[in-house]
Amino acid sequence: MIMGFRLIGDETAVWNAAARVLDANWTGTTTVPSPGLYPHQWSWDSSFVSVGLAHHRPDRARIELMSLFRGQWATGLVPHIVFSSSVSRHAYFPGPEFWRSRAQADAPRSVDTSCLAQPPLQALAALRLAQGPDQEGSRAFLTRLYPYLAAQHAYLARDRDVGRCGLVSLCHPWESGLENSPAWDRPLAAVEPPGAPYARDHHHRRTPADADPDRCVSLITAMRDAGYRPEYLRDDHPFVVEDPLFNAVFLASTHALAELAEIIGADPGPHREAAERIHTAMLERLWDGETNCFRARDVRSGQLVPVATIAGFAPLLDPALPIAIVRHLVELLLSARFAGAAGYPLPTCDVQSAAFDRAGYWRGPTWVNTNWLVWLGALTHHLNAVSDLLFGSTLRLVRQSGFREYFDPFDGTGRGSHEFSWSAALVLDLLALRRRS
Ligand code: 9WN
Repeated sequence: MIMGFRLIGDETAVWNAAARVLDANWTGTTTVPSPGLYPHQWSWDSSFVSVGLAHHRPDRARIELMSLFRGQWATGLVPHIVFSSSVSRHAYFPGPEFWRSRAQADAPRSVDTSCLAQPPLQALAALRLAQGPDQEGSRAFLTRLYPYLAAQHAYLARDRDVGRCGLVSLCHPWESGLENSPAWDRPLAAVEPPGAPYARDHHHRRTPADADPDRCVSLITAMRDAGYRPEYLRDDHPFVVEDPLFNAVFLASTHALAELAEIIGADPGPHREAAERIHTAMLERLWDGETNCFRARDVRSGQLVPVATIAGFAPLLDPALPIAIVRHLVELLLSARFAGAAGYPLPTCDVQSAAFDRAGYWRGPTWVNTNWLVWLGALTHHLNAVSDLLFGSTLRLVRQSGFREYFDPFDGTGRGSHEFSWSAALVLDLLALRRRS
């Protein structure tokens, strides 16, 4: 379904190919990120997919979002994985028997979930549906969805502002969505390693691709044993990091939630106030005025992490970002540390950093979802040169290498899984929303 915009050149072929990926990965209630590698439902993947489905199959986008909220906890947590009961329990590690969500009083009884968050894109995705062609159908749907979104946002502000400074803290690298980013190297190295190494023969498939699986697994065990209580996270948990990407997405989704409230006749005021608080805290806590970029802050050490990564551009999603900061970000983005050095931008890490690795998971390659987030930020500030650059680069990547999970930033070689859902979904959104001349 292509409505209200014109595709040019071979864009129709790209559109149809992207739609075929989403159709093939649709299970009837959700779209798996990649059938072989990631056979369950991931929270931010599902949201990216819904953004694309809003243009292709809005009916499915609604089912996709609703099915994710089956996994919502009574606390409001939207877990980063909702496990499919029809998939072998060995298909993915760590599976349900590791998280043991059903042993937690606040977790749903009818479905197994993980116990971590992921960047909360759901309100943003829901707003895409509201802006689509079927406005009547989506208003009824949004009225149903709104209380779940409001509970999710309340949970993050109440239980996950571990540093008590107005930002959400990651309590695990996997909460970032950028599991193996060099931004986590230092805070993770400060975590006491487990006494015995994690039993690797339990890996029936693969662990999430992190640099330090032992520490990552032991962090979850510690959270699980403490019943995921906010007091434990605040007082004892060793990995507590405020991340610009997670918080910028939270801010953008908070603005989206205010718009959704207006659409359904609820009060947008509290969401606007929440957005203002996140905006202020992000500038106070994560802007590094000495090097002119946003960096993650390790709450336990109080230090900003040394490396500049793609996450530092996500605050462009903040419509109130001061113009001087916007200019610094554009300068860095176009410089030889990011787009200026890569034929296929945007690399996920500063290419001049010692941590940069052109093939390393989240340590250098270009990803469609991070390109899309920065593209959206560029649109927010009318940075046409940047949004056109990201549009062109992303389309070139998928034309050349297909809907791969990630790509070499210098030559565009595809890496990771094939027919990756969010790569397809977000290309649909790029094609549908790009600036028309
Ligand atoms: C752990 C599903 C997920 C994405 C993440 C990506 C990767 C998992 C893994 O896959 O993470 O959650 O096994 O490494 O890093 O962004 O949501 O596509």
